[in-house]
Amino acid sequence: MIEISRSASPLGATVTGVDVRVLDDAAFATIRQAFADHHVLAFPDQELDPGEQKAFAARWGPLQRHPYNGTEAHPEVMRLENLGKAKDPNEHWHSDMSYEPVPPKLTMLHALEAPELGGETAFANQHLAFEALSPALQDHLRQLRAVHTAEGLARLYGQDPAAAPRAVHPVVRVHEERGDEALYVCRAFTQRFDGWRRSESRGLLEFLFEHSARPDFQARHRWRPGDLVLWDNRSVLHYAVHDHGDDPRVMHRVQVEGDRPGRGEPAQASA
Ligand SMILES: O=C(O)CCC(=O)C(=O)O
Ligand SMILES: [Fe+2]
Repeated sequence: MIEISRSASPLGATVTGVDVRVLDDAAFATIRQAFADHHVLAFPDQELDPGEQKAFAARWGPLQRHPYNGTEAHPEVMRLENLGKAKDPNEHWHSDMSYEPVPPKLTMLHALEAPELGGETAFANQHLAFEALSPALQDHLRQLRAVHTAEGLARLYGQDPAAAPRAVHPVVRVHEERGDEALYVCRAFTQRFDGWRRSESRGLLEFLFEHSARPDFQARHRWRPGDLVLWDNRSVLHYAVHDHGDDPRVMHRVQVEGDRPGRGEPAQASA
């Protein structure tokens, strides 16, 4: 019997009593609703090979390949391993691939190995972050768009930052299914407001980066082998906390294509 239990106040729920390989349509509809309500879903004790993980992911939409690290047999499945703290590409607040014009709506990790302690993933609810701002600042931010780039990642991977992908998105996006607004900027990828200089953008962006990761918007997932966790990149930021030294941590990662981030009206051409 499928059971959904909230796991933290700002976001997150645990789904038990299901095997995601064999979900009927009614159970999947329940899970979809829980995902819209809680933004992050954890399914403990899932036994999944990469093909089965892809099959579950495909129920949410078309799979989106990541430019880095697909496995040979399954190019849509990325294997995440412990590369050490200095080389961890995910130890910063971000929404996946927001530097693309059409970023993935959701990402799912399946834990093959997890540290005894540490290596948690932190999430921050960006609907709450937006709601907590003053109405005057909310109104101002609704008018703004921001430039997101993968320059930092390109540097980490020893590639030319000038050739890194970039995209312009609304600073406040309307969630396609929920219909409410979420803040959509992140320290990892957001460079400046569209039409503003970097020096002009810095102060307000810095405030938003701090605000968006306030402790009362956050919850963390502590991994056990077999956990399958999905997060909604339209609703939350996430941060892979690297505090587990050299302890092995291995995940299979799949992401699902989303829509172009919008304000709930037809998308405008990007500047
Ligand atoms: O390994 C994690 O906890 C999260 C990694 C991450 O940021 C991602 O897979 O998009
Ligand atoms: Fe990520």
